[in-house]
Amino acid sequence: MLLSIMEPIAPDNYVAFTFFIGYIAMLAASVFFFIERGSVDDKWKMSLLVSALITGIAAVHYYYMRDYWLATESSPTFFRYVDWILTVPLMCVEFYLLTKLAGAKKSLLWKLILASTWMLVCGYIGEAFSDGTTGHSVTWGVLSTIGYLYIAYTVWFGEVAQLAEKSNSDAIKKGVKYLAWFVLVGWSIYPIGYMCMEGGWLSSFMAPESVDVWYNIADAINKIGFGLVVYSIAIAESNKKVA
Ligand SMILES: *C/C=C(C)/C=C/C=C(C)/C=C/C1=C(C)CCCC1(C)C
Repeated sequence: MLLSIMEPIAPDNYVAFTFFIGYIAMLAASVFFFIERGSVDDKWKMSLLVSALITGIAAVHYYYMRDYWLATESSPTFFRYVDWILTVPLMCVEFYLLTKLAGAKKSLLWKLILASTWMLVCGYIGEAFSDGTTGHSVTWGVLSTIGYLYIAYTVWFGEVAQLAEKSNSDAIKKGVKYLAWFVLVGWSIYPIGYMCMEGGWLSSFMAPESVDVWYNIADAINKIGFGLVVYSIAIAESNKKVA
């Protein structure tokens, strides 16, 4: 049976603790982004709503994943990937909304969503159907990485970068650059977690439970950080008009 939020966490259960902190941080960020919609121009409200949805969806999953971890001491792989399959496409929507102001087409959004779905489905097969061998882990990890590289390429050099370059807004240029750094550095923490699983390349010097610690750190950086970048651009642009 799954436990409630009132179940105490043993002080040495640091994995459960990172789930708990993750939950609180996502919840707080969600409330913040939602309320701050009132401080920005209309054309930025949707971006802030999407940021609030990303952290809100994550908060619900973290609440559940913490209980799952406490009850089973095993990785909540299924709920982790349900969370990602909802929130990563929403991060693609953030890129689209930013570059839409510079003329992005819907097809760009679909290409990013398709690539992220590929990346996550391969990662899920790698983890959920692991037979503990390095072969399985590496094969699906490499296939997943193709989707990741496609997204990274698109935001650094491809359509997203080109649209940002063409726009005459410094805020969009700067914002896309920041988000591109998140994809390159922040998102690259996930494969580290993945490689800690049994059979993974890092499994000989990292415990299997570090998978969740890496994922929890990465989620906090990427989901909240991504949202804060969008928020600061929106605030800067909205204030400019008033001044
Ligand atoms: C909010 C959640 C986010 C931003 C999740 C991002 C997840 C990834 C970038 C995962 C990438 C993976 C690889 C590139 C290879 C190994 C398997 C994955 C799925 C961990």
